[in-house]
Amino acid sequence: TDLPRSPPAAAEPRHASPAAPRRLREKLRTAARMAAPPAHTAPGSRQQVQGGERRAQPATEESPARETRAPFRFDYERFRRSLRHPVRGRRAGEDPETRARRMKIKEMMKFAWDNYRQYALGKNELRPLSRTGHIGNMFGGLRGATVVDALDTLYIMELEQEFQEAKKWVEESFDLNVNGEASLFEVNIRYVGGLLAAYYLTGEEVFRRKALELGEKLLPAFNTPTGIPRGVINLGRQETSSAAWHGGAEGFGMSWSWGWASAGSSILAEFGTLHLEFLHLSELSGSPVMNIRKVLNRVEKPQGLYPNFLSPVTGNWVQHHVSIGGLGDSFYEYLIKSWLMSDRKDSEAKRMYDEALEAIEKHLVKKSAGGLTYIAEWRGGILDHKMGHLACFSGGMIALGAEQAAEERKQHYMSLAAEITNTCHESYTRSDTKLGPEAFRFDAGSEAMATRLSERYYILRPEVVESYMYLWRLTHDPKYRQWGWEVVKALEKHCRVEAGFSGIRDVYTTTPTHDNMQQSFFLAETLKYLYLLFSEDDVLSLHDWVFNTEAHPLPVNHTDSK
Ligand code: DMJ
Repeated sequence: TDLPRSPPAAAEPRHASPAAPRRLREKLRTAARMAAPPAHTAPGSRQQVQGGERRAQPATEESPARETRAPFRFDYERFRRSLRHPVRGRRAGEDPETRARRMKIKEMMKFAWDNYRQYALGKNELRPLSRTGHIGNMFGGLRGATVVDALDTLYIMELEQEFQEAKKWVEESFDLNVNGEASLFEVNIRYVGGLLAAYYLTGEEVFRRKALELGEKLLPAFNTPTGIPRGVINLGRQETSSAAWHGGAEGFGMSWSWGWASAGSSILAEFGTLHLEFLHLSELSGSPVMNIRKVLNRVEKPQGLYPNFLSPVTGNWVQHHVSIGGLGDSFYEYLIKSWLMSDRKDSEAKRMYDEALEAIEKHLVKKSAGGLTYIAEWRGGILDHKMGHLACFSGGMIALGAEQAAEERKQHYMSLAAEITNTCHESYTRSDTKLGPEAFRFDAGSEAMATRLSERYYILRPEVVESYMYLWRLTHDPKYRQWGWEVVKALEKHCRVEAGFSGIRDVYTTTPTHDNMQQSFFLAETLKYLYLLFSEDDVLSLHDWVFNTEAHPLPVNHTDSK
């Protein structure tokens, strides 16, 4: 999602965790401790995750999660045997040009990492012009966002030494005992997602242990009347403060909503983007995320659409703004990916995805005068003919979902996915830099171009190359590799500076100024998707993995594996 980076401090504390889910926390803590030595377990462990999730009720003081089984232990060796393909593929049958292009992208990753390590290790992002680190206010005192976001990309690209540097930092310097206000969404997708992926790829217990510890710290956000979490969580040392659990003055573990979000509401793309990660923590957490779907199924949806703001107190919509871009985006993504990650068992997620996409197509998908298909935004029934860069992930999502659609709809959805991806490509080709703006419009004679000064920037975002990667894997149409290579060249020309990569302030000038920020998602997503675009299909195969919204691969639960 695309969230204003306003300081959480400006938000009003609205809700203190009323009742400590103590048993639940104990389970997570026990499991985190047990994660230290190599774990071996009885067959069926991953199925237990699914089973636990289905059974689980949100735990409260009144109805605590019951500890009826031995603490969960994950059989890593068994999990690796269940994969259909080696995680880095077999390197079979590739042509020299594709290999050379992939190596170029690997070099870009090494350059981005080396500069971060040299000038900003331990900070959240690199400022490549000033050669300093940036901390920001999204992660509540957590540090090393770029390290955790980069781990799996370094591993997949076989940057062994760099991966070891990153791992060492996590082992020795990644401190979870911090006290600050964090975005639940951002911490979940970047840190929890990054740690889980690093664990699944490598089997290194340090990543699992840290993911569990962090998961525990996020739980108070779910203590709302509906179970819909609020957007901001205080990561303070909850275990030291009994008062805090009852709304005490110290404020540890309290959660509240973004000050700027409408009337204390929670945001669709935030509370709707937890399921994949929490499913992997669910045997240990009692799966509070399950309540989210119950509320969404109950509440009436205008024209079948999901507005972006919901009250975590009443479970009702607060405003009728619908968008497949910022504030809505990854909610839809996580529905189809939940279905895929469950090995096509989670039919509730599939139904919700199908119905949502149908409503989106009916009310929001439009064709411009020049024949470009786009997805508009909706404000209380009125269309805003604008598409954000963030909305460009939807080409890939719809292509991924097309394979899962009823026979007669498959081709239709593949065409829709290709048309949207083509429109996003147009937003790149119509700029002087060949990089796309933050938002582009289809009104007042404009076609796929930004019309406002404030929407002309590019901050190294991944969504367009993400769609190229999916469309390539699903169609093998060479144009997607060609388009991806255009992006590589543009990044090199306009975003590469002496000490890293930087976003630019205006894509419509050949001499853009830089924003002095190497976003962590550039390493997690943009470079990873580009690398996969020039890799064989068995590298992080779509049969074995789903990518969370920060491109961290989480495994499909192959229920048929022995
Ligand atoms: C990333 O953090 C994720 O992709 C998120 O879903 C949206 N915003 C950025 C990238 O643009």
